[in-house]
Amino acid sequence: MLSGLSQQQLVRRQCLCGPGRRLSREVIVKLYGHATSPYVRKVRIALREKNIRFEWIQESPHDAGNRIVALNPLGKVPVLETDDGRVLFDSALLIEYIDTLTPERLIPAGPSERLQALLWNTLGIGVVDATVARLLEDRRPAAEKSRDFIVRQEDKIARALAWADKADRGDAYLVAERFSIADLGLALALEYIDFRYPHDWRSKHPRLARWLAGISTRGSFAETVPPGMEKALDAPH
Ligand SMILES: N[C@@H](CCC(=O)N[C@@H](CS)C(=O)NCC(=O)O)C(=O)O
Repeated sequence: MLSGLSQQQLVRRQCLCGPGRRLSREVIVKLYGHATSPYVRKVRIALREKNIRFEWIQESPHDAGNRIVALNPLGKVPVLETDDGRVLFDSALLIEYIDTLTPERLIPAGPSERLQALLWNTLGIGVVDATVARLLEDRRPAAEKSRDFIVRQEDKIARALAWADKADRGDAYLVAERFSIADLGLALALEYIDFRYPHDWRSKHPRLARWLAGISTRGSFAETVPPGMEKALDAPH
């Protein structure tokens, strides 16, 4: 614990400053991971939404001499180090932890809203996982890649978008008329599709496209666009 303050007190003091500004000595969490990882971006968005300052250590598990493997036996980012030295990994767990640090919750407390929001988030995670799997397969040498595997991932993504378009939900926010993990998880996934699997899903799902346009204007999304993604998001939609 820093300076004898409780973690809640520290977070409260640091909420006054955004993560884009210079870090003071009172950094309470360290985030490890590279900018183009959708899982890392998701945690950055959550930290920004909660106004929690953090030190960002931009390392990839693929960098020579990186510290990720020593911190996470699974060798994946994001990894988060708390102010009392605990090391946590996996974006879902990190967001659950981050959400406990300030009172305004990304994960709704009421059982029904919580379940609804977590289901949307789970859909978003699945879309990101399928988009990453498709990308990695597509990057394999032509003779080694499986077209069947790629099509299976694309089918998952197409079904998920159709599900999201049809499901009962709010127009501006998916659950309970306020921004939550539901909006974070799905909007992150849709922007990642535009980045790594660009195709015209909007003409099929205009309502979903309108909802995403609203969420994308939030500071947390605009300020965490990774290098290279700007072009995809600026493309005519
Ligand atoms: N379920 C994990 C997935 C994390 C993940 O796959 N991260 C990728 C970067 S996009 C990674 O570190 N890959 C390195 C590897 O799998 O060796 C999470 O949500 O954090």
